[in-house]
Amino acid sequence: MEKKVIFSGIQPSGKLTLGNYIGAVANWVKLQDEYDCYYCVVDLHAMTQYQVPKDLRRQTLEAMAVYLACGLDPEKNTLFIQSHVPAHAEAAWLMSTMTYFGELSRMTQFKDKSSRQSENINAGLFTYPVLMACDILLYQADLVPVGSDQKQHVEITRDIAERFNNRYSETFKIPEVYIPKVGARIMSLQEPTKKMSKSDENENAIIYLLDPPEVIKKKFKRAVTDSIGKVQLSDDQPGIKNLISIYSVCRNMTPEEVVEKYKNEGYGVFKDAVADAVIEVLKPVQDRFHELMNNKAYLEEVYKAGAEKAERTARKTLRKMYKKVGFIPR
Ligand code: AQP
Repeated sequence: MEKKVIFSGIQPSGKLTLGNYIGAVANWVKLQDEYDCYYCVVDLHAMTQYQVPKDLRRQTLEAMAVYLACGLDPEKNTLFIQSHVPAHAEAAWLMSTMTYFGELSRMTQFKDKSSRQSENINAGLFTYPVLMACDILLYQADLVPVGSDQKQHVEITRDIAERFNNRYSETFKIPEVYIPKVGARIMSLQEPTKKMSKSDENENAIIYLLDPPEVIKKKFKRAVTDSIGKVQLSDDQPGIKNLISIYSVCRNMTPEEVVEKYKNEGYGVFKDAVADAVIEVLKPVQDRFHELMNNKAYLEEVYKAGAEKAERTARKTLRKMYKKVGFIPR
């Protein structure tokens, strides 16, 4: 029986965070045996924020190394860089003619990001969901594993795909979003009502995957909590709730089990325990990451082979799209 297809990606718009790990890559690893997975470093998307060219190059390579370091096997998954497969950008133009200004205007990520980067509200930021839709649709993906912030983008992908299918006949599979039960939205350590984001200016708000243990300890010690002083699951305690989610994912426990274990402890003890759990999970990832970054030839081998394989699948879908809309084949 053919395996179902998965597509997902991360922008190399900065150093990857614990949010990217828990909300995305850690789940991808669990899916690699059961599904035919395409995991991409989405550098075209990263251009919606200004990137220093040499940093973008390094971050793209680092993201690829993180994928491998977290345990994604290049024999089982197709690991590639988005700009290496031009079909993404080509399909995005066509699909942008079938996506409406009104629906793109409703995207919360566009609203959030345009308020954060008011000096650079570029057209790419606005049409970002169209490119993301094409990333997914070109591979005929069944499932898209993402953090909850991306749910709306998968919904618009479904709408665009259905519109194309209705207008030109069945072409795309309609993908489903796949959101983890715990850890779908890791929050900022400084403003726990906001998502942990790699472009946050406050470094104390973010745990980077490559932060050394002492930095991780310090950031958790400074994490904003509340004056209630009880480890429990309450919407009035977003900081503690976030720490509970992080601990529960790292220790493979339910949030309720975590509360049971720490309900009689102070915040200091709990924060130390969360830091230790995160350090333990990240240690092997960090060791492997450093090895990989010293072996650029291997990284190149992986992303080139990935691009070739991705290109074949993506081209096939793009050819079908072009034919259906009435373009003359070359
Ligand atoms: N805080 C988070 N909690 C859970 N999941 C998260 N993801 C990102 N942040 C969290 C998931 O990681 C995947 C890749 O996200 P992305 O980097 O492509 O885009 P993003 O969501 O815009 O991430 P950032 O960190 O906020 O990037 P910047 O700051 O550059 O905009 C997605 O599956 C996402 O859900």
